[in-house]
Amino acid sequence: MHSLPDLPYALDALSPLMSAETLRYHHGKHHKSYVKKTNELLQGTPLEGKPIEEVVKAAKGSLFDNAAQHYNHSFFWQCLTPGGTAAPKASLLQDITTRWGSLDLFKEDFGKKAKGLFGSGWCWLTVAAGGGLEVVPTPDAGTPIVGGAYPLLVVDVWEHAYYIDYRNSRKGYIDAFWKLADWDVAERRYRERPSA
Ligand code: MN3
Repeated sequence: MHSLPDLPYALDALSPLMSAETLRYHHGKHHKSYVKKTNELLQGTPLEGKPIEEVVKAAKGSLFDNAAQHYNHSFFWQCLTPGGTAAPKASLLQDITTRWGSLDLFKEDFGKKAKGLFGSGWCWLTVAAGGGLEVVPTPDAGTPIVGGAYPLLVVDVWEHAYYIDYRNSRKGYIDAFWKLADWDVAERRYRERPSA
């Protein structure tokens, strides 16, 4: 059985940038329901009992949608921390600077792709399957692990992620995301990436 992970911070810890009300609905209702549906759809299938990554990579249709949303949200919660961490350090900062020119230029590219995604989805910083850093927007429940990429950071750009706090302003929400993003998580994952 898959289960809803606890948030790694209190419901009000990201407020006012991300309110307790948003987290109560986003984690306690939306994410919870993806977990419940994943478990229901897995019942009696060969993927029952497999780790979530394996389910996501093998599933199609509704099972993929719900399992990928569970995987994506579980990772998204880890990418946030009260007060944020202003910048990556060490090798990740160096490689972002080499690839984009500067951290600000990276954020500009990431923000543009996150804002430009039509409808619901996610925007990721990943290590591509062939190596190298990439910004990858994925529509709906899409997740880059399907293509073999390794996620370092993600922002949820479904409207349910920001409508309570920012109404229709995805831009305002993404600006806030940078004030909550946990680069320590991205940095640690970068160090631990499979090819490193
Ligand atoms: Mn969401």
